[in-house]
Amino acid sequence: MSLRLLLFDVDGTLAETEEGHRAAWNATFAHFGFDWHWDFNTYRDLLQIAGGAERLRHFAPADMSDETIRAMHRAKNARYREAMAAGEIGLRPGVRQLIDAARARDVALGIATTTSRGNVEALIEGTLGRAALGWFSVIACAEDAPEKKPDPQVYRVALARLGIEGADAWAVEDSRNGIIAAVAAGIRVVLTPSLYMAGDDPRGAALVLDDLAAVAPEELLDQLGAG
Ligand code: XBP
Ligand code: MG
Repeated sequence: MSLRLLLFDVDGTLAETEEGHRAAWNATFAHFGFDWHWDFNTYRDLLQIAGGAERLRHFAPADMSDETIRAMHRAKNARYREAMAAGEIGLRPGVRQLIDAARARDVALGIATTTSRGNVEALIEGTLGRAALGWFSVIACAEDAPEKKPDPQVYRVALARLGIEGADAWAVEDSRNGIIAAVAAGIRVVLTPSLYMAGDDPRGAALVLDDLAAVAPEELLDQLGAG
């Protein structure tokens, strides 16, 4: 049990992106002529459902077509990507430092997320720069794993692509669904609860930190078993 692979969740973990998703949804609702507005508490409840399109399906009237749901989700993502690429949301504390320290110690980096590849790329480009996409040995996202967290599919895909056992990996997660998904794939979890997930049940996480700046990156890598 060593640390060969550090897998990052995206939404809520790399950055507090959900405020960006929420703002983009509200602008999209207005654009499509709906007077809906998802406030913080409404969105927090809706976040129990993984996936933006699935979330809207749950909220929308039952007679709304799948085509309209898909069109609104696409429009939301277009707005969201513009905001992320413009650098409107920064990384959470300590994320950059841990990434740099892991690279320096030859720990492979990966991403395992419910969101789409385009959203991941926009966030990475807006925060770490385009070249940083090459720092990640695997980027597993919605297109690779239709079964969304808490299903472990996205974590299993990431491990399989690199031929690494769950026991040799750690995941950094922010949510209950994320913990369940990673643990079911045999991966230990560092939990850094996000704005929307504060107060959620942390059981199953091997380590809980307010954020990744709570422990010096070298010390954290030692704790996770980096060589
Ligand atoms: C994140 C999600 C996503 C985002 C929005 O889960 O559930 O649905 O809220 O992205 P996790 P999309 O952080 O556990 O991966 O609209 O692209 O789904
Ligand atoms: Mg998350």
